[in-house]
Amino acid sequence: RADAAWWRHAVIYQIYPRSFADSTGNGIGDLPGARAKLPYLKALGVDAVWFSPFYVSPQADAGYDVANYRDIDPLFGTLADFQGLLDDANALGLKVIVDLVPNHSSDEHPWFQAALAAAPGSPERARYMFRDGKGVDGSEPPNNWKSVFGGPGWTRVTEADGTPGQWYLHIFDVKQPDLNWDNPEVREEFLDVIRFWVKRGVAGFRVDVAHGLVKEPSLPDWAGPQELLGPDEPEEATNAAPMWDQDGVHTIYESWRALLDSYGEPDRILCAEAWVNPPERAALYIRNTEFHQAFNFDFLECPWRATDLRAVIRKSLEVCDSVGAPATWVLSNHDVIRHATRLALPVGTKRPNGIGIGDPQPDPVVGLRRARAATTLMLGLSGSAYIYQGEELGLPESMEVPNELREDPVYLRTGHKELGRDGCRIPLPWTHDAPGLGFGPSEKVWLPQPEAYAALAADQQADAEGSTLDLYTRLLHLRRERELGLGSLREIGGLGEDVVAYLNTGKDDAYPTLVLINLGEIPVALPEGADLVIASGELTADGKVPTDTAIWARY
Ligand code: TEU
Repeated sequence: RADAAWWRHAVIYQIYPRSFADSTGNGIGDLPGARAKLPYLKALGVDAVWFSPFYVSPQADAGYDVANYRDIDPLFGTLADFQGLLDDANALGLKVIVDLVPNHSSDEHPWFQAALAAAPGSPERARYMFRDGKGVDGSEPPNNWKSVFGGPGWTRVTEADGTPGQWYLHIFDVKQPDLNWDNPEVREEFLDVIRFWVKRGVAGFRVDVAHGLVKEPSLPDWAGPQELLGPDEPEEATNAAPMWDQDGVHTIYESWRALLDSYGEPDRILCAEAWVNPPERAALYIRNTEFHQAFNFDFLECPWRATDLRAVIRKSLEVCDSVGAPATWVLSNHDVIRHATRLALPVGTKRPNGIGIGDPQPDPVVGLRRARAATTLMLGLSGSAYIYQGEELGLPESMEVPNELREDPVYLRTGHKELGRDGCRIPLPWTHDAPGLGFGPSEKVWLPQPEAYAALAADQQADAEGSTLDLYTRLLHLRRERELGLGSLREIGGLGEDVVAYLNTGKDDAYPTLVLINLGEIPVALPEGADLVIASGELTADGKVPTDTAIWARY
């Protein structure tokens, strides 16, 4: 079957349901809204879509707090709506991947409600990470772990008799209690959740916080920073922290892979969201007995500097090759500053997860130019790639979210020290002159759209040659035609310090393509024999590639 290993070269589009398209007029995106936009995604040229969570949830972390893993939140629609969407997608040749959130459930999940009602030591409590406190009357938390979102990582419960009781661990929000993955019941439950969605026809799962499920059993204090997740992390191995990247996670994923493989072809895939250092340890997740893909966050976090870019790509290819997995490139998602803004921050601004208070306002012209170049580079590399809704429109991060409308728990839990991730989650602009920029049938939008979004609306870009939407569409179609996802890459040197270039062979050497990006000030000439196919921006009058521009050429 031709598409058996489709994930080795696929481009997958991330839909963040609440901000993609609204069908009801309540200002929040939903599944029927997304279904209506499938032809748009088909025309764009992606192979699959990944949906961030749409499950039943109190929405304390925008759906990453799941109260029922087997049903759709009424906010987004019904199981029938999902089935309709899936059928339409498949008819268009688009695969659908869903999000799996196994590290924690919502505190409103029936399991956690039962755990609260049950006694310490009960089987109900054993599904989560309950512990007695330390100090006088157990009034201090079991250890010093913090929450990734800020504040303490433990919360004390009140027992049935009204006395202060045990503590439960929540690596994220207080409404996201961590599950106990040493408990076979938890393991069985998630295997069954996977079966549930495979039966409905999904093509795979993006797995949330894949590096966090297993904790070091003694739950020792951790003196280092909690956030070994982003570029703020020290150059230390992630697994130095007792809550991340523990060896025990791998047996979980082996069991999931075996289950998925048992369904035969075409492959149903697992993609890991694992913020793991060093790359050699991240590669363990994509051995052929575990995940098919893992987001390459080193690429996402790479500073806009040729030496770094070259080193990151080289290392990624090396570790992926060592386990026979495709590289999985990504530049934006719902947790990080949109790359049309992030890439214009000064080199050394180590902040992928939301704009900080007092951060410099990045230049939008520089940002967009770099974003277009970065995407042109990314889609010219072999392997798979993920794109985040709205990046095909060149949307910048919104710097204009009023504080009182912010919903990201990061904003609250850091005592407003971090603004959080709302700025990359703005409802998409579909129509430049409609109320709410055509997000839905009313003027309502759950977060306001910045003024700059009107000119970037999809309808403005659809037939506009040279628009960012046009660039993405052409890149995706050329990538498919030239089979670049299946090619092999050879680094091309000698073009100058600030130039990063590869020869992508295309599948079976069919379409040798030069992929080149210039991060320096001085325009560079194409090498002898290179014939331009596409460029992220205009070339100079004498045909050179100017600063912050990428090209593909026949070679
Ligand atoms: O994110 C994992 C994660 O730890 C970070 O990306 C995190 O969002 C960031 O450091 C916060 O500053 C996943 C989801 O992608 C994210 O949206 C969820 O909030 C998180 O897990 C909890 O489920």
